Amino acid sequence: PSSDAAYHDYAETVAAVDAVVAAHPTIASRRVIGKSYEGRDIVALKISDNVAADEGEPEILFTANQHAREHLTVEQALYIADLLTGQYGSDPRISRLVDGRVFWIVPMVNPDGAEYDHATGTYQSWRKNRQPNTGTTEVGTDLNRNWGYKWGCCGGSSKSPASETYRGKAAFSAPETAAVRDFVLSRRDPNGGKQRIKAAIDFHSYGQLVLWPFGYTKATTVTNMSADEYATYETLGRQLAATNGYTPEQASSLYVTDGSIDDWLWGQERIFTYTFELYPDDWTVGFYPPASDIPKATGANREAVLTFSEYADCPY
Ligand code: 0X9
Ligand code: ZN
Repeated sequence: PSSDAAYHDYAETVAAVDAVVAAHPTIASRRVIGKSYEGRDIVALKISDNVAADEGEPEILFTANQHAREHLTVEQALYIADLLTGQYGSDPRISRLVDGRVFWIVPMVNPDGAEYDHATGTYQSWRKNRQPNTGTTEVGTDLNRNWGYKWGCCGGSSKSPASETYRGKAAFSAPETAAVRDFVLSRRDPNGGKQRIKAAIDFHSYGQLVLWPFGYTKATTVTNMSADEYATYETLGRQLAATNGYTPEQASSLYVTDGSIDDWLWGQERIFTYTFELYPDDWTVGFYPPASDIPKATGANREAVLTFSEYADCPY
């Protein structure tokens, strides 16, 4: 389909983040967590009461748009930013969350890919980043195959730069995954090293799924995933799916993939993590639903996001 004003491009996304900060300076601030291959700032929005301080509250991370063409995920991230800031002080549930948590929202992990997908006036269905690969004209790494937990171990990623699921020449070879990794690691408490980020959702499209780790194996109980932990993932995953009408399942039951963010966040940092595949569930609509679908598609996750955020002082 042809590119139109429906989805925020990079400049519009940064402007939307800036607008949230300008309208809510006491609870919102902006941080640059790194640069993309082409040199764009990767922007994070922090939302909390007393936003200038480190308060020791449980922190929650929302990431979107690792995959360039999944523009609806940017809208979902901006929807959450608007929800948390816009209803702070009026909705008691949201006020409690913003008072008791620190939210980090990274609405566009892959700005170069997103810009490329927007640029020509016709959507390119581009997935990867825009990093060149030596020895070939094939461009890009699949960012959600470039994470360093069991990278390249087990399937669902490719060693060929021509592939849509090229895993990169090494774990974190993409500046975008390295930036998000470094940001997450920076949230470890300097005294004792405890990770402050307790929970995360990584947004993708499409398929209307709630997915939990691991993705690299179909096994449920393995190193870093006890039977109890798996049961917690399954129980909350089903609960979240009951609120948005999505299908809940282990990530690997969709298909096995190694090097995805969710496996790293949980396997490496013990951050309780789901991947959401957003609207639609229908390939005839695909990655580019019409603008008029955006409010219902993003609003469908209001309850899931709030329930998940309330859970985030979870047992881990
Ligand atoms: O393949 C992916 O990266 C995600 N699906 S998408 O169609 N948006 O590309 C699913 C990732 C789910 N997580 C794991 N498999 N670990
Ligand atoms: Zn995706």
